[in-house]
Amino acid sequence: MTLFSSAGPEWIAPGACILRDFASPYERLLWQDLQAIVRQAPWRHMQTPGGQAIAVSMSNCGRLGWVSDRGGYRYQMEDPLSGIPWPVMPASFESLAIAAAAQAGFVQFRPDACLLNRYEAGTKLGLHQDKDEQDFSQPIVSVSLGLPATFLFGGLKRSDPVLRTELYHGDVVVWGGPDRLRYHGILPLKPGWHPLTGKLRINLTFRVAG
Ligand code: MD3
Ligand code: FE
Repeated sequence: MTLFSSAGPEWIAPGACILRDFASPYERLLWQDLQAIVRQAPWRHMQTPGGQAIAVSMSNCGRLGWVSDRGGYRYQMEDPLSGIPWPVMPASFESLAIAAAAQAGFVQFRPDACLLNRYEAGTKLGLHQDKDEQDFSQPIVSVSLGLPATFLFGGLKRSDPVLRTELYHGDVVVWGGPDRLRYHGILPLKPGWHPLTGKLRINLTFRVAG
């Protein structure tokens, strides 16, 4: 028994907790399964409804995938690039997300969507809310792989103060309850090299979308 045990959730808000290194034991399997997904549904820069390219490249797996184009933001069953269903969510992804949510108290969480985000040096994600899902009582689970990033954690209004916390390889975060609709974003990725992902940061976000 160690005094400074790192086990267990680190609560950064009443409904938001970081499970440090929770995904690290599965990194090889996650990476292998991710490669298979992006062979079927390649990384792409989606367009905002206003016609700007989104800096983060994205793909999806699971029954529903998040898409953005001139028609708006939505979840849909088909990859718009191929017209066929998104790749099936691998058991490795699904079981990790379910186990993490349960650690945070969301024992009923069964994601139907997983958005894959790919960051290169300099890529940022502006402050936004995730509100394209049907049921905000369901949490979002995020898994960080590869290079570290500075996560911005705001409030329920865009103008609220923003906290910063670093997310490292293997960290899993569960966002639920009162924190589900907080504004959040990622500062520009610092260049670097990670043994698993090379010059990239990858984030997986698991959602109950439909
Ligand atoms: C807090 N992704 O995909 S994950 C996103 O690292 C997104 O790629 C970021 O924001 C990334 O929408 C951040 C952490 C995260 C995800 C969803 C949240 C934090 C959240 C929803 C509500 C509050
Ligand atoms: Fe988000």
